[in-house]
Amino acid sequence: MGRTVWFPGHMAKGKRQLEALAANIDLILEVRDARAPNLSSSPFLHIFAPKIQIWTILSKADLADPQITKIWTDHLKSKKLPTWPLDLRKGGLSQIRKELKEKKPAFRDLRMAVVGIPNVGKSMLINQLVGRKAAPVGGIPGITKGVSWFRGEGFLLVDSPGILDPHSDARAHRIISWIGSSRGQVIGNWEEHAKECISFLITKNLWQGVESAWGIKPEGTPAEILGSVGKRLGKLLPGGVVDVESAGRVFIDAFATGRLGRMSLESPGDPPLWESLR
Ligand SMILES: Nc1nc2c(ncn2[C@@H]2O[C@H](COP(=O)(O)OP(=O)(O)OP(=O)(O)O)[C@@H](O)[C@H]2O)c(=O)[nH]1
Ligand SMILES: [Mg+2]
Repeated sequence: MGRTVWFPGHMAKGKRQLEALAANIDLILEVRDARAPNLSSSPFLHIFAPKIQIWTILSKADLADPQITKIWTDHLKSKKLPTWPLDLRKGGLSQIRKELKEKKPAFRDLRMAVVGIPNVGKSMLINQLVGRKAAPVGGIPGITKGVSWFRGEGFLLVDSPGILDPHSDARAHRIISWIGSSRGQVIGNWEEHAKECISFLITKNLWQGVESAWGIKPEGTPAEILGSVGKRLGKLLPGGVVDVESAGRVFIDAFATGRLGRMSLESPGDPPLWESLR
């Protein structure tokens, strides 16, 4: 059997590095994906002091259903987690900056750690807060490989690698790969991920975006629907057979980057998302 978890060495190292500096941190900025705020929560917040303040950034809010994001924001705020839904590519951080200024200790900079699972926008948040392209950003998970400090006006920020929980359910890891936060090719293959995602979207009534983007109806088995995707996108092998691996990769990438429309995968109080997979 193949691997069910992507947990490369830089994640274990990043976790050790965060543990080593945890005592010096005043505030955590936890970045979660607005499309699945529970699934994408950071598994390692317990390494920080139990009473440390955590602010939640719901990144990629431009890819989520705005009504459900509003429900998440109210829900997290009701749990005393200041929460900011954002499209980090656009900015919109003036209110956060203002509130951070109020948090600055009198005689030194405010020290913050930006944490979260891979590819949720931690480094992009840092660049927005410091006002320049300081931390490397990229579209595949695993860009940041170690911790580094960045200085802003009155604060210091530590960027950290995206870290996953190697012990969480294998199904959770698969859904995390659909939103671009794990390496789908390491924990399975694109054909299987796409078929599972297709079945999930149809069951959850989230197919509309796919139909609008590619004109494909939710009819037939997931394998047949993936075949239609392949034909629609011209992912064909010699002889006209659909290249299902390539079609699957494009399907998941389109889903992860929002080309199939705005979608929220979970709402507060839902059972764990992966329970709906076999
Ligand atoms: N649409 C959209 N894309 C975003 C947003 N925030 C980040 N991205 C994109 O998400 C990708 C990952 O951004 P990074 O800042 O590198 O993410 P990270 O959490 O630092 O990733 P790792 O270092 O790999 O853990 C990039 O392609 C960004 O352009 C957002 O709010 N909306
Ligand atoms: Mg990064």
